[in-house]
Amino acid sequence: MPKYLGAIFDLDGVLVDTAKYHFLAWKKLADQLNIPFTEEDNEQLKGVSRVKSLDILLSLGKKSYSEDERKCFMEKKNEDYVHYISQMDESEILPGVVQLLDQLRLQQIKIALGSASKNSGLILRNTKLQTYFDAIVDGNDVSKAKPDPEVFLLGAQKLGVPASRCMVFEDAKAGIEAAKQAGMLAIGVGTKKNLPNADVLFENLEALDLSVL
Ligand code: B16
Ligand code: MG
Repeated sequence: MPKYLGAIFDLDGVLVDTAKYHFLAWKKLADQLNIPFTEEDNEQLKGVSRVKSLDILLSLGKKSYSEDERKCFMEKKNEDYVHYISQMDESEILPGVVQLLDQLRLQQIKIALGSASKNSGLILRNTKLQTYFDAIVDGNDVSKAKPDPEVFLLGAQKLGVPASRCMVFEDAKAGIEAAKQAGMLAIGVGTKKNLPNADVLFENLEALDLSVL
C-alpha cells in the first residue's frame, strides 16, 4: 500500500509561474501610489492572500488608506492580473508538472489543489490542467489564509484522505508552515534559503523523485 494517498498542490510557483503577473499588476498600483516596489519586495507577496499582499505593499510605502480605498486598489490590481492570466495557455505549465501528475494518477494517488488564489479556476482552465484534479480548494473556499492549515485540511477532506496520508507541494514559506500544521508531508519546491522548514526539498518538479518519499 502506498504511504501517501493524496497529493495537494499549491498553484502559483508550483504548477505555473504567475508570480510575474502578480508583480506586474502590483507594480502598476505601486507606481500610481508612488510606492517603491521591486521584484525583491515581491518575494514577500508570494503565497499570501490578496488582502495581506496589499498590507505589505502599503507598509513598504508607509501609507494607510480607508477600507473603501483599499477595496478599490485590490479590484484594480485584480483586473490587471486577470488581464494577464486570461492570455495564459499550456505553454506556461512549469517543467515536470504534467509528468508528475501523470505518475500520481498511475499510482492512484488522489490529487487536489490547495491555493490562496481566487483566480485558480481561470488559470486551470486556460492551462488545461483542471482535468487532473479530484478536488479544488482555493481562496474562494477558505476564511483563513496560509500559514493557517485550513486550505490543505479542506483539500484532504474533499479527497477523502486522512491528513497524515497527504503530501503537499509548496513554493512559499507560509504554505510550508500550513502543510506542517495540517500534519502533512511538506514538500518544498525551491531553495533551502527560502524554504528552510520543508520536510523534503526539490529545486523544481522536474528534479522530483517520487520514490524517495
Ligand atoms: P489572487 P498560491 C497565491 O497563490 C499567490 O502566491 C499570491 O502571490 C497571491 O497573492 C494569492 O495567491 C492570492 O491570489 O489575488 O489571485 O486571489 O501560491 O497559494 O497558489
Ligand atoms: Mg505558491
